[in-house]
This record gives sequence, C-alpha cells and structure tokens, in this order.
Amino acid sequence: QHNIGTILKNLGIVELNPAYSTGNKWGSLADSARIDSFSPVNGKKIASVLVATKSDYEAVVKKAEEAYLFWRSQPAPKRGELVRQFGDALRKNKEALGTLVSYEMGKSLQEGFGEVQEMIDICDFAVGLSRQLYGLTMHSERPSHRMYEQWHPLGIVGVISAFNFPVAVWSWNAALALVCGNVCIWKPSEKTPLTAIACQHIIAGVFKVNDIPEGVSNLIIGGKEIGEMLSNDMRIPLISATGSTRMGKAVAAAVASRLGKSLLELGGNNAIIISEHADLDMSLIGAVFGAVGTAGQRCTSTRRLIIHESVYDAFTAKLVKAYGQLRIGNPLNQHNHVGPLIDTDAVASYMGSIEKCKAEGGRFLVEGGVLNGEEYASGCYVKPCIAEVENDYKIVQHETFAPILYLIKYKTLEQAIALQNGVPQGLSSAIMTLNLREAEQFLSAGGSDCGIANVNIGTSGAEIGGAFGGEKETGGGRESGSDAWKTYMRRQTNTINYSTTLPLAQGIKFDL
Ligand code: UN1
Repeated sequence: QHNIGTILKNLGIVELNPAYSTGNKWGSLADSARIDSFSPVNGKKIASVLVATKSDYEAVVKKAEEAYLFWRSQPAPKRGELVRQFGDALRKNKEALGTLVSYEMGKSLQEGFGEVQEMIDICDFAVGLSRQLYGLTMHSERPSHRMYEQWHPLGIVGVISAFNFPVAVWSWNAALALVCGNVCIWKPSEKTPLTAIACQHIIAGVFKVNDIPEGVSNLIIGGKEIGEMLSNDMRIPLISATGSTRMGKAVAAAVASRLGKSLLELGGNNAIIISEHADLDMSLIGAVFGAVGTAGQRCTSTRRLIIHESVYDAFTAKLVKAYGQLRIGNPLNQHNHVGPLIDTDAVASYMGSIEKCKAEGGRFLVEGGVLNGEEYASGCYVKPCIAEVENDYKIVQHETFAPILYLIKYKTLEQAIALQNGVPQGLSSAIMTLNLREAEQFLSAGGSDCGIANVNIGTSGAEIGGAFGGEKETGGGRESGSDAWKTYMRRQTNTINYSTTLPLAQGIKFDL
C-alpha cells in the first residue's frame, strides 16, 4: 500500500544521486565510487549515490565559508523564521519522509513518523530559541564600567550522523546550529544516504523561496574518509558526531589535536531497575518497547533489566509471555512490532553476541536467531531474545546494537544502582518504583551516573525539550533542548568603560 516509487520521486530521489549538495546546487555526476542503498525490509536496491571526492569536499567547504559570512549577519529571529518554514515543510512531508525512513532504515512506520515528529519539534524549539540566545550581565568591580556576555556563532558545524536516527539527529544539530548563526555540513551514515538526500531537498526548497545563498545547509556523501576530512579540518570549529564509541574516540582525538570542539553522542548500555515497589504492568511496556523498539538499534535501547529478587520470577514470566506475542516482519505493516536490523553485518554481530553470551554462561529464557522465509528474504530479521547474565560478563559490558535483553537480579537498591552504573557507558537509565525514597535516591548525586535518568518511564523515547546525551564512554555531549544551544556558539565577555579614567582590575596601580 506504500508506493515507494512515488515517495522517492516526490522527495527528489533519482536512481543515481550526486555526491554533494550546497543547497539547491548538487554535485555533478562525475564518475566516482558509489553507494547502493538497499532496504533491509525486502533486500531490494532503492537507489544509488555517488561518493564525494576530496575536490567535492573542498568545493563544499568553500561554499560553506562564503555562506557563513552572509548567514551570521542575519538577525537570529530571521534565521529562526527560516527554521520555522523548514518545520512547516516537514509537516507537509511527514508521511513521505517517515515512510522512507522506515523503508531505508527498517524501523516501524510509527517510529519513522515519530522521527520526523522529533524534527518538527526541534524546529519549533529552535524558532523560540532564536529570540532567546541570552547572555548574562555582570556588575563590574570598577566604577562606570559595564560587563556583559554575548553569544556569537562558531562558523561551520560538521554533523556526522548514524543510520539509526537517519534524519532526526541531523535536525537536532542543524536547527540549533542554524538559528545560532552557523552553517552546516552534514555527512550522513553511508547506510542511509537517501533519507538525507530527501531532507536536503526539503530544506533547500525553503531556502530557494527565501533567496538564501548556497552553502548554508550542505550535504556530503561518503564513509570514514569524509568523516576524517571533517575532523581534521581547521576550518570547522565544531564537529557533532553520533555513532559508536570507537568512531567517537577517533573523532575526539582528531578534533582535540587541533583544539577544535566536539559534541559526541556515542554508545549506551541502558538499564531499567525494576524495584519490588514497581507497577509491573507499566514496567513491562517500558521494558519491552525499550528492548525491541527500533529492533534494539537506539542508543537509548534498553539493554539490561536489573530486577529485585522478590519480583524477579513474576516479572520474567510476564516478559517471556510478552516476547511470545511479538510480531516480527515488514515494518511498513503497522500490525508488526519489530522490523529488521539495518544489514546482514548487524545480523552477524547479533549472532556473535549471542554466542559470546552463551560462552560466558548466559542462560537464554527466550532464544534468538535469524528468521527465514519469504517475508524475511532480506536476511535482516532476527528474534528479540532474553538472557540471564552477570553484569560483569564482557558481552554485557559491550553495546550490541540488536534486540538482546540481559536480566540481572538484585537484593538492595544500593546494589542495583552499582550494577546500573557498572558499565563503561552512561547514556540513559530508569527506575520503576512507586516508592518516593527509592526514586529520589536513584536521581541523587549518588544515584544513576547517566545523562538521562527516568522514573516510571523506560530508557528510550526522550523528548527534544531536555538536553540529550550521556557521560563516560557515551562522550559527554548534549544535543537538542535545555541550553544545549551553547555548544554551537562561542561566548564573548565584554567590558565597557564609560568613565574618564582607566582604572585597572584588582586595584593594581600603574601610573605613567
Ligand atoms: C539515538 O538512538 O541515537 O530518546 C537517539 C530516544 C530518541 C532518540 C534516540 N528520542 O530514544
């Protein structure tokens, strides 16, 4: 019932797409390497994209540098007005873009729509923000002096995004970066280039009717080499990168060596503590959606359940029953709960993790495996599975981007918090409890060490209004809401002397 051909056409995607775009201008179709985008839904090739060369990259950076001089001089509310129009354009394209996200990436149609909704939400947020880029004023210690701070744009912001949220993560960065007065160069995941091309067409359409010059929003297609060019480029003051911890460490090292700024959103290893005071029915929904939603491919996916011994048997019985009712299949069919993994490499890593878990002593309550048959011909469909483990198993300490859920038993809350914190990653965490003392203890300085800590909500599905990101190997960056915008700006402290003398600070005497 979804006419993918029409959707692709309406979103501006052709059979072979150029390697870059500076807005309404797209790179030529010079012969270079290409990426074929296959749908994990049915294994069919959707379309191809050329890979940018070094000279394509230079052309993009040059345009972005020129465009920045124009863009930074536009009043912030005017920049906000363009982002408002972009949000409107997304509303018009929600169904088409959400469907393409589902088809190219494999998440359920509802989640594809939800992802576009996150884009719309961040645009609304950024529009308001465009009139609220506030700095503080201070009282000077010297007479007739005024001190205040201003926030100025940085310049070019490089955005490296991952396949699992192929469009929303870019928009969190781009909407904020743009209202702050920056221009963007986006390198999407090579696994999902088409959704990125669709977004670029949508934003370019808005820029066109407003006569915005080329170079404000740029797209560049490629793999690791393009990521390296961005990371090593002195002309790009901020790199925002989402992906694996391994990738993030490489980006961080390269950017730090030139003293640039990086904003990193890396792996998670998110746990829900299910207390003896939990509402078990509510906990079940949070846990199952968190573990199998997006086929376990969110950085906020629930990887571990830390369950109180007194409710362990009752809860695991519910969980196993719920897993038995999961419908796995074509994510465009709204009847299904779980779609495919992104590709067969991801399937291999899922199978490898199951093997490693068994080798370390993991006991599977729900077995995993790859699904076969006509509906599963892409080879990317797997069974969500559940294993009883110890927190210190090597495989449990590691983030596998797949629907494998680990169960761990606890006796005391202190122990549960130590288990929850006892992994290298620190993105999202949750406690299910109706007990106020427990909840507050979990949220206190001695509680969860994650960037996100929830009570009676699962680990995934954060709203854009809060700052999104995490600690430790998650990389420390914060995107989207709250004051995350400050990362995209430089702070300038200004002191103005309106007296007739020049008194020095700290009372220093210096007479000529
Ligand atoms: C991600 O998986 O990279 O909180 C982002 C969530 C979504 C975003 C996830 N709003 O699950």
